[in-house]
Amino acid sequence: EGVVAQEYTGIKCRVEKWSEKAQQDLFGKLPDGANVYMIPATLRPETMYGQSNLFVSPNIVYGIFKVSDDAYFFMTDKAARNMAFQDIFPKWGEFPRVTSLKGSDVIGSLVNAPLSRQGNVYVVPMETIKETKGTGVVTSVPSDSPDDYAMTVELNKKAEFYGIKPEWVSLDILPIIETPGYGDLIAPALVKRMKINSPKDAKQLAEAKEQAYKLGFYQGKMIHGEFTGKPVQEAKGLVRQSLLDSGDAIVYCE
Ligand code: A2H
Repeated sequence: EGVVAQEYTGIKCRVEKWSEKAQQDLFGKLPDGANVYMIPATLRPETMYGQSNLFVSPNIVYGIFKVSDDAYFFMTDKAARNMAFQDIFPKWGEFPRVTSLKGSDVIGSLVNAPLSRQGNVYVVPMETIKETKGTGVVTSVPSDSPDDYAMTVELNKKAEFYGIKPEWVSLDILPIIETPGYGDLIAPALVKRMKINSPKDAKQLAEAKEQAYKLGFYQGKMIHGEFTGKPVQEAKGLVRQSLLDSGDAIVYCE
Protein backbone atom coordinates (compact mmCIF):
# COMPACT_ATOMS: atom_id res chain seq x y z
CA GLU A 1 0.00 0.00 0.00
CA GLY A 2 1.33 3.41 -0.94
CA VAL A 3 1.29 6.50 1.24
CA VAL A 4 -0.89 8.48 -1.11
CA ALA A 5 -4.63 7.86 -0.95
CA GLN A 6 -6.13 6.21 -4.01
CA GLU A 7 -9.36 7.77 -5.21
CA TYR A 8 -11.63 5.26 -6.92
CA THR A 9 -14.91 5.65 -8.71
CA GLY A 10 -17.38 3.09 -7.36
CA ILE A 11 -19.89 2.16 -10.06
CA LYS A 12 -23.40 1.24 -8.91
CA CYS A 13 -24.27 -1.96 -10.78
CA ARG A 14 -27.82 -2.84 -9.73
CA VAL A 15 -28.56 -6.55 -9.50
CA GLU A 16 -31.30 -7.31 -12.03
CA LYS A 17 -31.39 -11.06 -11.45
CA TRP A 18 -29.57 -13.15 -8.87
CA SER A 19 -28.02 -16.52 -9.66
CA GLU A 20 -30.17 -19.43 -8.43
CA LYS A 21 -27.83 -20.12 -5.52
CA ALA A 22 -27.91 -16.47 -4.39
CA GLN A 23 -31.70 -16.38 -4.73
CA GLN A 24 -31.97 -19.34 -2.36
CA ASP A 25 -29.46 -17.90 0.13
CA LEU A 26 -31.11 -14.49 0.13
CA PHE A 27 -34.67 -15.76 0.54
CA GLY A 28 -36.41 -13.66 3.20
CA LYS A 29 -33.30 -11.61 4.02
CA LEU A 30 -33.99 -8.44 2.06
CA PRO A 31 -37.20 -6.36 2.02
CA ASP A 32 -39.38 -6.46 -1.09
CA GLY A 33 -38.25 -3.89 -3.64
CA ALA A 34 -34.77 -3.52 -2.18
CA ASN A 35 -32.13 -2.63 -4.73
CA VAL A 36 -28.78 -4.32 -4.30
CA TYR A 37 -25.82 -2.73 -6.11
CA MET A 38 -22.54 -4.50 -6.72
CA ILE A 39 -19.86 -1.79 -6.48
CA PRO A 40 -16.76 -2.27 -8.65
CA ALA A 41 -13.96 0.21 -7.86
CA THR A 42 -12.27 1.63 -10.94
CA LEU A 43 -9.50 4.07 -11.84
CA ARG A 44 -10.75 4.32 -15.43
CA PRO A 45 -14.31 5.74 -15.37
CA GLU A 46 -13.91 6.93 -18.97
CA THR A 47 -13.91 3.32 -20.13
CA MET A 48 -17.28 2.36 -18.59
CA TYR A 49 -18.92 2.35 -22.05
CA GLY A 50 -17.09 -0.91 -22.65
CA GLN A 51 -18.09 -2.88 -19.53
CA SER A 52 -18.89 -6.42 -20.60
CA ASN A 53 -18.87 -8.43 -17.35
CA LEU A 54 -18.52 -7.98 -13.63
CA PHE A 55 -15.75 -9.94 -11.90
CA VAL A 56 -15.90 -11.31 -8.37
CA SER A 57 -13.46 -13.66 -6.71
CA PRO A 58 -15.10 -17.06 -6.14
CA ASN A 59 -13.15 -17.33 -2.85
CA ILE A 60 -13.99 -14.00 -1.22
CA VAL A 61 -16.91 -13.71 1.19
CA TYR A 62 -18.76 -10.50 0.39
CA GLY A 63 -21.25 -8.64 2.53
CA ILE A 64 -24.51 -6.95 1.62
CA PHE A 65 -24.68 -3.67 3.51
CA LYS A 66 -27.67 -1.41 4.07
CA VAL A 67 -26.98 2.08 2.73
CA SER A 68 -30.55 3.43 2.82
CA ASP A 69 -34.10 2.09 3.14
CA ASP A 70 -34.07 0.70 -0.37
CA ALA A 71 -30.38 0.55 -1.33
CA TYR A 72 -27.85 -2.11 -0.38
CA PHE A 73 -24.21 -2.45 -1.47
CA PHE A 74 -22.46 -5.75 -2.25
CA MET A 75 -18.70 -5.55 -1.51
CA THR A 76 -15.99 -6.65 0.92
CA ASP A 77 -16.18 -5.93 4.65
CA LYS A 78 -13.02 -3.90 4.39
CA ALA A 79 -14.53 -1.58 1.78
CA ALA A 80 -17.69 -1.19 3.86
CA ARG A 81 -15.64 -0.28 6.93
CA ASN A 82 -13.75 2.39 4.94
CA MET A 83 -16.97 3.74 3.45
CA ALA A 84 -18.44 4.09 6.95
CA PHE A 85 -15.99 6.99 7.41
CA GLN A 86 -16.67 8.58 4.03
CA ASP A 87 -20.29 9.71 4.38
CA ILE A 88 -21.59 6.82 2.29
CA PHE A 89 -23.60 5.21 5.11
CA PRO A 90 -26.16 7.31 7.04
CA LYS A 91 -24.43 6.88 10.44
CA TRP A 92 -20.75 7.75 10.80
CA GLY A 93 -18.67 4.67 11.55
CA GLU A 94 -21.52 2.18 11.01
CA PHE A 95 -21.86 -0.23 8.10
CA PRO A 96 -24.85 -2.50 8.78
CA ARG A 97 -24.31 -5.91 7.21
CA VAL A 98 -27.54 -7.69 6.34
CA THR A 99 -25.98 -10.92 5.17
CA SER A 100 -22.93 -12.46 3.47
CA LEU A 101 -22.48 -14.34 0.22
CA LYS A 102 -19.51 -16.15 -1.24
CA GLY A 103 -18.33 -14.88 -4.61
CA SER A 104 -18.85 -18.32 -6.15
CA ASP A 105 -22.55 -18.14 -5.17
CA VAL A 106 -23.27 -14.98 -7.18
CA ILE A 107 -21.67 -16.10 -10.44
CA GLY A 108 -24.26 -15.98 -13.21
CA SER A 109 -26.16 -13.08 -11.65
CA LEU A 110 -27.11 -10.32 -14.06
CA VAL A 111 -26.30 -6.69 -13.17
CA ASN A 112 -26.87 -3.34 -14.80
CA ALA A 113 -23.64 -1.69 -15.97
CA PRO A 114 -24.16 2.09 -16.23
CA LEU A 115 -23.17 3.64 -19.59
CA SER A 116 -22.34 0.26 -21.11
CA ARG A 117 -23.43 -0.75 -24.58
CA GLN A 118 -24.78 -4.05 -23.28
CA GLY A 119 -26.83 -2.54 -20.48
CA ASN A 120 -26.86 -5.68 -18.36
CA VAL A 121 -23.80 -7.89 -17.90
CA TYR A 122 -23.12 -11.24 -16.21
CA VAL A 123 -21.13 -11.75 -13.04
CA VAL A 124 -18.18 -14.10 -13.74
CA PRO A 125 -15.15 -15.30 -11.74
CA MET A 126 -11.65 -13.75 -11.56
CA GLU A 127 -9.33 -15.55 -9.18
CA THR A 128 -6.66 -12.83 -9.16
CA ILE A 129 -8.88 -10.26 -7.43
CA LYS A 130 -7.27 -9.12 -4.18
CA GLU A 131 -9.49 -8.98 -1.12
CA THR A 132 -7.44 -6.11 0.30
CA LYS A 133 -7.91 -3.68 -2.58
CA GLY A 134 -10.91 -1.61 -3.60
CA THR A 135 -14.24 -3.32 -3.04
CA GLY A 136 -13.21 -6.81 -4.23
CA VAL A 137 -15.49 -6.33 -7.23
CA VAL A 138 -14.00 -5.38 -10.63
CA THR A 139 -15.80 -4.28 -13.76
CA SER A 140 -14.46 -5.88 -16.92
CA VAL A 141 -13.37 -3.61 -19.76
CA PRO A 142 -11.47 -5.90 -22.15
CA SER A 143 -10.71 -3.13 -24.67
CA ASP A 144 -8.48 -1.22 -22.25
CA SER A 145 -7.49 -3.53 -19.40
CA PRO A 146 -5.05 -6.36 -20.26
CA ASP A 147 -6.12 -8.28 -17.12
CA ASP A 148 -9.76 -8.07 -18.13
CA TYR A 149 -9.00 -9.08 -21.70
CA ALA A 150 -6.85 -12.08 -20.66
CA MET A 151 -9.58 -13.26 -18.27
CA THR A 152 -12.29 -12.76 -20.89
CA VAL A 153 -10.41 -14.95 -23.38
CA GLU A 154 -9.77 -17.57 -20.69
CA LEU A 155 -13.45 -17.70 -19.64
CA ASN A 156 -14.54 -17.90 -23.23
CA LYS A 157 -12.18 -20.82 -23.90
CA LYS A 158 -12.88 -22.74 -20.70
CA ALA A 159 -16.46 -21.81 -19.83
CA GLU A 160 -17.33 -25.27 -18.52
CA PHE A 161 -14.25 -25.43 -16.30
CA TYR A 162 -15.21 -22.11 -14.73
CA GLY A 163 -18.84 -23.15 -14.30
CA ILE A 164 -20.25 -20.46 -16.57
CA LYS A 165 -22.18 -20.38 -19.82
CA PRO A 166 -20.13 -19.37 -22.87
CA GLU A 167 -22.78 -16.85 -23.90
CA TRP A 168 -22.20 -14.91 -20.66
CA VAL A 169 -18.81 -13.77 -21.97
CA SER A 170 -18.50 -11.97 -25.29
CA LEU A 171 -15.37 -11.52 -27.40
CA ASP A 172 -17.12 -8.88 -29.49
CA ILE A 173 -15.18 -6.06 -27.84
CA LEU A 174 -16.27 -2.42 -28.10
CA PRO A 175 -13.50 0.06 -29.01
CA ILE A 176 -13.60 3.16 -26.77
CA ILE A 177 -10.17 4.78 -26.98
CA GLU A 178 -7.69 5.20 -29.82
CA THR A 179 -3.99 5.24 -28.97
CA PRO A 180 -1.31 6.02 -31.60
CA GLY A 181 0.59 2.86 -32.51
CA TYR A 182 -1.87 0.58 -30.71
CA GLY A 183 -5.10 1.09 -32.60
CA ASP A 184 -8.48 1.19 -30.90
CA LEU A 185 -8.17 -1.93 -28.73
CA ILE A 186 -4.96 -1.39 -26.76
CA ALA A 187 -5.42 -4.26 -24.29
CA PRO A 188 -5.83 -7.02 -26.91
CA ALA A 189 -2.97 -5.43 -28.91
CA LEU A 190 -0.59 -5.53 -25.93
CA VAL A 191 -1.63 -9.03 -24.88
CA LYS A 192 -0.92 -10.24 -28.41
CA ARG A 193 2.36 -8.33 -28.77
CA MET A 194 3.65 -9.53 -25.39
CA LYS A 195 2.47 -13.10 -26.11
CA ILE A 196 0.45 -13.29 -22.91
CA ASN A 197 -1.40 -16.62 -22.88
CA SER A 198 -3.16 -16.72 -19.54
CA PRO A 199 -4.48 -14.56 -16.67
CA LYS A 200 -1.74 -16.24 -14.61
CA ASP A 201 1.10 -14.56 -16.58
CA ALA A 202 1.29 -12.10 -13.68
CA LYS A 203 4.60 -10.42 -14.46
CA GLN A 204 3.81 -9.70 -18.10
CA LEU A 205 0.29 -8.64 -17.29
CA ALA A 206 1.60 -6.14 -14.76
CA GLU A 207 3.85 -4.67 -17.46
CA ALA A 208 1.02 -4.61 -20.01
CA LYS A 209 -1.26 -2.97 -17.44
CA GLU A 210 1.24 -0.21 -16.80
CA GLN A 211 1.76 0.39 -20.53
CA ALA A 212 -1.97 0.45 -21.27
CA TYR A 213 -2.61 2.81 -18.38
CA LYS A 214 0.14 5.29 -19.29
CA LEU A 215 -0.40 5.24 -23.04
CA GLY A 216 -4.16 5.46 -22.70
CA PHE A 217 -3.99 8.36 -20.28
CA TYR A 218 -1.35 10.49 -22.01
CA GLN A 219 -2.00 9.66 -25.68
CA GLY A 220 -5.48 8.19 -25.86
CA LYS A 221 -8.43 9.88 -27.51
CA MET A 222 -12.08 8.99 -26.99
CA ILE A 223 -13.76 7.36 -29.98
CA HIS A 224 -17.01 6.37 -28.27
CA GLY A 225 -19.65 8.13 -26.21
CA GLU A 226 -20.56 11.67 -25.29
CA PHE A 227 -16.96 12.90 -25.23
CA THR A 228 -15.83 11.45 -28.56
CA GLY A 229 -12.82 13.36 -29.92
CA LYS A 230 -11.61 14.52 -26.51
CA PRO A 231 -8.31 13.37 -25.05
CA VAL A 232 -8.64 10.76 -22.28
CA GLN A 233 -6.99 13.18 -19.83
CA GLU A 234 -9.99 15.47 -20.23
CA ALA A 235 -12.70 12.84 -20.69
CA LYS A 236 -11.76 10.95 -17.51
CA GLY A 237 -13.10 13.68 -15.21
CA LEU A 238 -16.06 14.46 -17.46
CA VAL A 239 -17.35 10.88 -17.60
CA ARG A 240 -16.75 10.52 -13.88
CA GLN A 241 -18.71 13.66 -13.06
CA SER A 242 -21.55 12.58 -15.32
CA LEU A 243 -21.72 9.18 -13.53
CA LEU A 244 -21.75 10.96 -10.16
CA ASP A 245 -24.42 13.45 -11.30
CA SER A 246 -26.71 10.68 -12.58
CA GLY A 247 -26.38 8.84 -9.25
CA ASP A 248 -24.69 5.89 -10.95
CA ALA A 249 -21.39 6.23 -9.09
CA ILE A 250 -19.82 7.15 -5.76
CA VAL A 251 -16.37 8.40 -4.78
CA TYR A 252 -14.43 5.87 -2.71
CA CYS A 253 -10.97 6.45 -1.20
CA GLU A 254 -8.51 4.18 0.52
B1 A2H B 1 -9.52 -0.78 -13.36
P1 A2H B 1 -4.75 -0.11 -8.29
CL1 A2H B 1 -10.10 -0.27 -18.36
N1 A2H B 1 -7.98 -6.77 -7.29
O1 A2H B 1 -10.89 -0.51 -13.82
C1 A2H B 1 -7.45 -6.65 -8.53
N2 A2H B 1 -7.70 -5.61 -9.36
C2 A2H B 1 -8.54 -4.67 -8.92
C3 A2H B 1 -9.15 -4.73 -7.65
C4 A2H B 1 -8.84 -5.85 -6.81
N3 A2H B 1 -9.37 -5.99 -5.58
N4 A2H B 1 -9.95 -3.66 -7.49
C5 A2H B 1 -9.84 -2.94 -8.62
N5 A2H B 1 -9.00 -3.54 -9.50
C6 A2H B 1 -8.62 -3.11 -10.86
C7 A2H B 1 -10.99 -0.56 -15.27
C8 A2H B 1 -9.57 -0.55 -15.71
C9 A2H B 1 -8.71 -0.68 -14.65
C10 A2H B 1 -9.07 -0.40 -17.01
C11 A2H B 1 -7.70 -0.39 -17.20
C12 A2H B 1 -6.84 -0.53 -16.12
C13 A2H B 1 -7.35 -0.67 -14.83
C14 A2H B 1 -11.75 -1.78 -15.71
N6 A2H B 1 -11.31 -2.97 -15.07
O2 A2H B 1 -6.54 -0.80 -13.73
O3 A2H B 1 -3.90 -1.24 -7.89
C15 A2H B 1 -9.58 -2.11 -11.44
O4 A2H B 1 -9.51 -2.14 -12.85
C16 A2H B 1 -5.14 -0.71 -13.94
C17 A2H B 1 -4.51 0.23 -12.95
O5 A2H B 1 -5.57 0.45 -7.17
C18 A2H B 1 -9.03 -0.73 -11.05
O6 A2H B 1 -9.20 0.08 -12.22
O7 A2H B 1 -3.95 0.90 -9.02
C19 A2H B 1 -7.58 -1.01 -10.77
O8 A2H B 1 -7.40 -2.45 -10.76
C20 A2H B 1 -7.11 -0.47 -9.44
O9 A2H B 1 -5.75 -0.79 -9.33
